Amino acid sequence: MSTLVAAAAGAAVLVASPASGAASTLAAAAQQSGRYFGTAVAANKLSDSTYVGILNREFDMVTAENEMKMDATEPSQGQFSYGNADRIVNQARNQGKRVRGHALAWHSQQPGWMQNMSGTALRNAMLNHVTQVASYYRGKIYAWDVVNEAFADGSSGGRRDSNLQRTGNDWIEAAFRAARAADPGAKLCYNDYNTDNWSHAKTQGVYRMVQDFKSRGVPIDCVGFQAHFNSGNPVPSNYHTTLQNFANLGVDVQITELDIEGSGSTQAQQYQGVVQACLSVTRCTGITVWGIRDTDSWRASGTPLLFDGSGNKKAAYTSVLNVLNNASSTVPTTPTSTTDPTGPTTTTTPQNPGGCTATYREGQKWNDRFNGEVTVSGTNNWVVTVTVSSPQRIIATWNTTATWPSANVMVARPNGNGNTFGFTVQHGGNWNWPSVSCQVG
Ligand code: 9MR
Repeated sequence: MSTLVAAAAGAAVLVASPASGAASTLAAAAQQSGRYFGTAVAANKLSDSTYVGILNREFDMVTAENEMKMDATEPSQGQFSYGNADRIVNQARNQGKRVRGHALAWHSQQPGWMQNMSGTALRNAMLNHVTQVASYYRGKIYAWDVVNEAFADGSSGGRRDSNLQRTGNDWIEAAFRAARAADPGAKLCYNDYNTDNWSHAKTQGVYRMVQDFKSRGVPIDCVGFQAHFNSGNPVPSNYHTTLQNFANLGVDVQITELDIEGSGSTQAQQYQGVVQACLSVTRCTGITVWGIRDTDSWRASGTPLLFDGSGNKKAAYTSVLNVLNNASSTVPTTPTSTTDPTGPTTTTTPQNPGGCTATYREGQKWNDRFNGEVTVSGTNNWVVTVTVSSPQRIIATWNTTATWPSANVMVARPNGNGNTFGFTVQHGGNWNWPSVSCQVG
C-alpha cells in the first residue's frame, strides 16, 4: 500500500495513516478516506436474507429507493405514512449505517391529490410536506435530497416545466429554507441526472443555480449527481472536472444513484473511472449505487450493478473495491490553499531493499488528460516503472529517457536532467493514478 506524504507547501495537507491491509468491503474501503459507500434499499426486500446479508456487510449509507417519496409519505393530504420508510431507516440505523433522505420535493411521484393542485395552495402543500417529513426524521438523516430533478433536459439549461415550477421560480429555495428550519443538522442537497458532463447545458444550469444560492445565502450544502449511465449516456471523460467545479462553489458533492449498464471489464473500467473521479475531489463525500444485485435494479436487463442476481461479486465490484483501497491512505483534511482546494497530492512507493523511492505527484488536469511527476530519491541511477491502466495512454514525457515494454508500461531512466521526471496521461475517463516503482539501475 502507498504511504502518504504531505503535499507541497500551499496545497491541501494530507494526513499519513498507518499502512494496513486492504479493506475487504466497500464501506470499510471507502471509510479509509473518510467517505461512505451506500446503496438504495427497497423495503419489500428486507425479508430476503441474501439481500440483507450483502446490505449489512458491504454498505454504510442507505437511501430508500421509493419509500420516502411524496406519494409514499403523504398519500392523502395532511395524512402522513412512514411505515415502509421507517422499516428502512430503522434497519439501517440498527446496523450503524447512515441514511440519505430521498426526496422531499419532486415533480414526479407526487400523490394524486397534489398532481392537480396549483398556485399558492400547491406551494403551501409542498412546503408543509417538506416541513413535516424533515421534522419527523429530524436528527436521523445525513443528507436530504430536498429537491429532485428540477432542471430541463436538452439545450435550454433552464428549469423543467412542472406544477411546482409554475408556483414561481423561487420554489426551490423556499423548499431548502423549510428543510433547514425543520432539520438544521441534515445536509441539504439538490439532486439531478444528466448533470455529469461539464459541457452540457443542464449541468451549467444547475451550476448557476448553486452559485446563485451560495451568493445569496440560500441554505444548500451539497449537490447529488445521480449517475445513471449506459451506452447512450456514457461516463463523461470530464466527470472529475464537473465534480471539482461544483465543489469549488463551496458545497459537498455526492454520487447518489450510480449504476452503469454493461458487463465484464468494460463495465468494471467505467465504475473505476467514476469512483476515481470522486476520490480525486476532496469534497466528494461518498458514493451510493442504485441497488444491490442486478435483479434489484430499476434497469435489471442492463445488469448495471455490482452484484449479480445470485449475489456474487462482479468484476465491477472488484474494480471499485480496489480503487477505494488505493485511496485508502488519502485522508482529506481542511484545505490550506485558496488557489486549489484539492491541491496536488502525492504517493510514495515503499522503500525498496535495493534503496530507491519513487514519489508520484499529481499535476495539472484537463478534460481529456492529466500530468504526473515522479521524484526519485536514494539513487541517481534509477529505473522507474510507470504503469497506467486501460484506456489510459502516456502521450508525452519530459526529463527522462523512456522505453515501452508494453502499451501501458513505461520504463523511465535519467536523461541528465535530475531526478524528477514527468509525463502526460490521456485518460479516456479513467482518473486512476499510475502506479510507480523504483529500482537501482
Ligand atoms: O428506482 C426507482 C424505481 O423503483 C421507481 O419506479 C421510480 C419511480 O419514479 O424511481 C426510481 O428511482 C429514481 C429516483 O427516485 C430518482 N432518479 C431516477 C431513479 C431511477 O428512475
